[in-house]
Amino acid sequence: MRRLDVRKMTCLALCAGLLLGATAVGASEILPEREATMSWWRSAKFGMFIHWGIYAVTGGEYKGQTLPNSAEWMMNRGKIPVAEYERLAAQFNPVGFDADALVSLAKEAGMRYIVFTAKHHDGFSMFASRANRFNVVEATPFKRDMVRELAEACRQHGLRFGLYDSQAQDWYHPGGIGNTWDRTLKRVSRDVYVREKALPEVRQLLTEYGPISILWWDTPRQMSKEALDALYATRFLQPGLIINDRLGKDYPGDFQTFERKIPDNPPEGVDWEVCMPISDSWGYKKSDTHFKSSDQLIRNLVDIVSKGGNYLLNVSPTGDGTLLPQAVDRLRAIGNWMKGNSEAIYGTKASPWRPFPWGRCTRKDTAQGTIIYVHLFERPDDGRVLLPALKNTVREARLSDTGESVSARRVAAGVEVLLPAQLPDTVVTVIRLDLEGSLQVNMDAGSSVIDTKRRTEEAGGNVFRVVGQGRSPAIYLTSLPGNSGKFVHPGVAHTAATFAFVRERIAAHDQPWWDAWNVLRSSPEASLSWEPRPRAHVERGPSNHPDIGSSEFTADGLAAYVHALCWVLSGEEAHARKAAEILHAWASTLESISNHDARLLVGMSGYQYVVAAEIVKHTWNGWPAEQQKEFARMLREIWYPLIKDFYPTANGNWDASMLQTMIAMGVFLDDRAMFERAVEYFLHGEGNGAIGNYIWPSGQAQESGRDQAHTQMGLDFLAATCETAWIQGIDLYKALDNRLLKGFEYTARYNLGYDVPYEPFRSYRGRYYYQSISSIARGRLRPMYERVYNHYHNRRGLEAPYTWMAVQQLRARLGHRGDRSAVTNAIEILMYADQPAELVPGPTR
Ligand code: H79
Repeated sequence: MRRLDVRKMTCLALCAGLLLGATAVGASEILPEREATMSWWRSAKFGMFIHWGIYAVTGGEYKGQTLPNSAEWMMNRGKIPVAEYERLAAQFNPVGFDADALVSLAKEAGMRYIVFTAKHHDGFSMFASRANRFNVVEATPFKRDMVRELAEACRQHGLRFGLYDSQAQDWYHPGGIGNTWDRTLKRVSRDVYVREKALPEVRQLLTEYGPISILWWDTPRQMSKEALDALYATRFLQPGLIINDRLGKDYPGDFQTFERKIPDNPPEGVDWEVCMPISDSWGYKKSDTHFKSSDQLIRNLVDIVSKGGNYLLNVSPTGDGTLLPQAVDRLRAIGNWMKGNSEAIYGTKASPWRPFPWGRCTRKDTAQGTIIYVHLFERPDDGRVLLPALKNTVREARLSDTGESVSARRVAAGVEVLLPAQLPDTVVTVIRLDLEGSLQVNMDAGSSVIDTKRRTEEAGGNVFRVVGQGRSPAIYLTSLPGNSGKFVHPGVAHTAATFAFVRERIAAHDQPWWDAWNVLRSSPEASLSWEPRPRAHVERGPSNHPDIGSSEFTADGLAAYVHALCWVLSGEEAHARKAAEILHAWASTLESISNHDARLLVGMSGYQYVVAAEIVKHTWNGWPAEQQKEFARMLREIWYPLIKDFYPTANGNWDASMLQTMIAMGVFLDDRAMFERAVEYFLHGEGNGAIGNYIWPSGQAQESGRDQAHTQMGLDFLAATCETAWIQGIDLYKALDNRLLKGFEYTARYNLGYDVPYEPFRSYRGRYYYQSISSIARGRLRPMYERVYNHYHNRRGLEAPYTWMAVQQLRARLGHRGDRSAVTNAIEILMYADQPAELVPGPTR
């Protein structure tokens, strides 16, 4: 039923005093009228919630005792009988209350509306209720009608006024919900309570206090449909009344509410509001000194508005009617910030981006074009921020507060803003960007940003041809590899050109390489006192139980890799020697790797050994030939038999791990057949780690429904496989229409907090079936995005906005203490950040 019909019916119902059934109106049934009603609320963005009641007399303390939780719950928490709670009213005399001053303060803070607790769960009415004598005018010495005073003050100051009403819980009335402790209450039915108190009070509030803009229901409880319909129908007593979603579950209301917490994934296409107390308690509580800082409050406002919501910030008048100075100070601080920046708040819409590590954005569409407000919480070290995939031309960029101009320009990846050396406002500095035309942000993976005809055409065709349809189209290799048949050395993961490039960056102290280099060389793995701990017989059981030498094998592999890099980037020979020492220690000791996870271990950690060995072998002449042979023998005789047949039915990260090690071994050993076996399996393998089986066209990965850690591992290993193949002239990155990029974009997107589509599917031979995407380990980004971003974006000129954002987050994490993947993050940044397109030319050679 449409709202207009409801209105006619409910007028009748109200007039006749009947409780007539009317169907609730879904928020989705949008009428032009509703748009008009909501428009002030949408642009207002910021409101004041006021929780006030007779509990403020004792500041939430009962018999001198502090009670747990919020003070307005005092009667409940203290199990206070009605007859005793009533007596508090006699002490309620808040002579310091000045509605005008309070509303002025709200206005000064930049708040555009007020919501006041007309009646909370305790059943005390803060107005001259005709349905309840337990009210501020009749039961207290104060005798003033708070609702009237606030309503008038709001009208005078031009703020919208709204009322909170606890429609279901009422611990005072014998038919109200929630009082389980007072057995002297002579119970009556809920309908009696609704008829005698709830309904008449709401009607009085909506008809006798002038314009009321919001009705804020709370704590929906089971009530009869007649009761709920009747309460719902009161909304038509005020033209343009906005109600929240807390009347009952079949009554969605005009906006959704979030209490105390700012949602990470706000709902799209609906209006919503976050309510939050300025300290811990909603109602005034003497013991509550936990005021949020004004910086936090301002950033909360920006955060919420950037996500498209409103902020309803609660304050708690005391028993004498005033706010504590802590609250007043904070409201003034917010107001101060708003003075220079409110245009970046009022009337804005959600940012097209999710939160950045450095801040947030808000947006306005105007007749002249589009405005993006960049809200900076901090200044990134490199002094710039990038708005990914933003295509508009920037007409003007200025500091919103002072009007001083800043520089912003279109770059391939979006729009880059160059920040002043110091942000003038340490809490939130706002930069206003005036853009030409309507907002254009293309967040689709793989769309081209650079003319890369050069590259895409040259790279195509000669390597493989993609034929087929559906989920796992067949791919046929036509030629392998490019021409000479000889491998490039060093050519596992990195090349000589990469080393030269990174050495230059380090010498020039360029970022992000310089910081990454310092993290790397000061890591424990880079220490020259690193002692390898080789073993003859290593065991890795399921999930690494038992772990006999398995962790040592892994740790030493990483150390060998780090030393090899330290050598080749610094020229300090001691590191080459140490790398060779670690490699040799294992090669001369290891006899077997066994138990359930043996091949996974070789897949995951063998790779690092081979990268290290490849570097040392081809950049240093100090590794004795005999030792090299021994190392090669270990690869062929112990490792290769373990991984050569992969593990098709296991989760795909297993196959993927073996792929990265196998392709690396093929290059190191100059073994064309081994190399081709990996390439072939990557493209056509039957198991879960083959590219088309691990990643679907949507980007969903075989393990997306398992957890995000394994999903990222699988992708990481596939990327490592692609990079080595690329160096050797084979473009696996572009297999199945850049399928790897799809997997990275999908996974980055989900882990950055965005929604993704998910479709359950069975793994190879049906061993795994995950029903829905898994949020386990969501948001814990694995350092693996630089290499893939470098390939698709820098080399190929393709959009990869989510991968880019993951790169930014990981860069921001560089060197953070307690980061378990600090070293691999440093390697990833150091070795793959921002390379020139031609540095590692790939198949075009
Ligand atoms: O008015 C404020 C709260 O009093 C009200 N909504 C906001 C705006 C509210 N009522 N209930 N709740 C919020 C959620 C219920 C929390 C509970 Fe508890 C947790 C009820 C019982 C356990 C903490 C402890 C609060 C009361 C007792």
